[in-house]
Amino acid sequence: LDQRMEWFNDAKFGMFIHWGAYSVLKGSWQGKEMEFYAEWIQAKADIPKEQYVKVAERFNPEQFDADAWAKAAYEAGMKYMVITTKHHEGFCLWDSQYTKYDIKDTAGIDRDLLGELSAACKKYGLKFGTYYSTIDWHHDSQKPVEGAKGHWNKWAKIEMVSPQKKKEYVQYMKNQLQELVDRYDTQIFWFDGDWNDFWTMEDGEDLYRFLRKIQPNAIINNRVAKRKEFKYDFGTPENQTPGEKLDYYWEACWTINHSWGYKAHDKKWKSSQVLIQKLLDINSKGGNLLLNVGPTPEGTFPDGCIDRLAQMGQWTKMHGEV
Ligand code: FUL
Repeated sequence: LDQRMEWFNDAKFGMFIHWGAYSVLKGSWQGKEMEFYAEWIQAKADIPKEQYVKVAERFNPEQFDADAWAKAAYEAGMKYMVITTKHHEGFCLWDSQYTKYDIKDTAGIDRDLLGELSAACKKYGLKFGTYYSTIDWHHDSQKPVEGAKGHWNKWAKIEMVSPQKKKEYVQYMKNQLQELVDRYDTQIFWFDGDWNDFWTMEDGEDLYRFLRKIQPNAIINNRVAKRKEFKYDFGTPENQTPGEKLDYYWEACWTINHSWGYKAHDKKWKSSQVLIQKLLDINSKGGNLLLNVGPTPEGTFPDGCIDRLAQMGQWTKMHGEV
């Protein structure tokens, strides 16, 4: 483990990217500015699957420039990047042969967005990682809980339609993860959705073993299984920093404003001073900071992020290696 974690332990600072079909809506649904995270809008606004597919069809990042993204991360002093390849909505940011719900077959995009990004990361010496949600609001193996009160209970505590469908879904995940390895040489697997009852510790351990086999040097976050008990390969405190050093590897993910996904009316920007303090505090306790950017649907970084990343870069350069 220590050997695999060596680069991670030295990295200190990385970039998280939340980008998907939800970005198209910019946090609003039918003219209404929604509360909560933009990437949860399907749940928050209770948008039926068929209607949400129409949103995904509109995903059209014409201004996407992988080099600019990787350069911004590099110049901020970051050493790695993790992007949402499939968030809870189920939409895939690459042309997967296992679904039509992806950038090519649903949104008609003829570019290999993740290919461009992973190549740009290589160019700037950044490790490339893939976030992949174990919940999938689109896949036919699962459905929101009818009659449940509140978006969390209805959409986050989803139900598997049958044990057979669950089996098929696990195979679907493995096929797609294999694809991400083969095509983009994923170095970090970042899972999410472990709070669901359908996803057991055994499921997580099985997936962990599978990944260790297909990509032996990659590192895997603890949400692959049940994060409270499972500490391998690294812990993932979210929008919080532990009060003291931990006795396992960890990485705190933080947003620069409030939402992870792009939300036009989210003005809760943290100042660059606050962000630098977070980086220092986290690093002094042995952790890494995975700082999030929610790109626009056109494929650019919001100005609020560009400014703060540049300011953090000035600071990290002045102080040598973070
Ligand atoms: C959470 C997710 O539900 C959020 O949307 C976000 O991706 C965050 C990093 O993890 O559990």
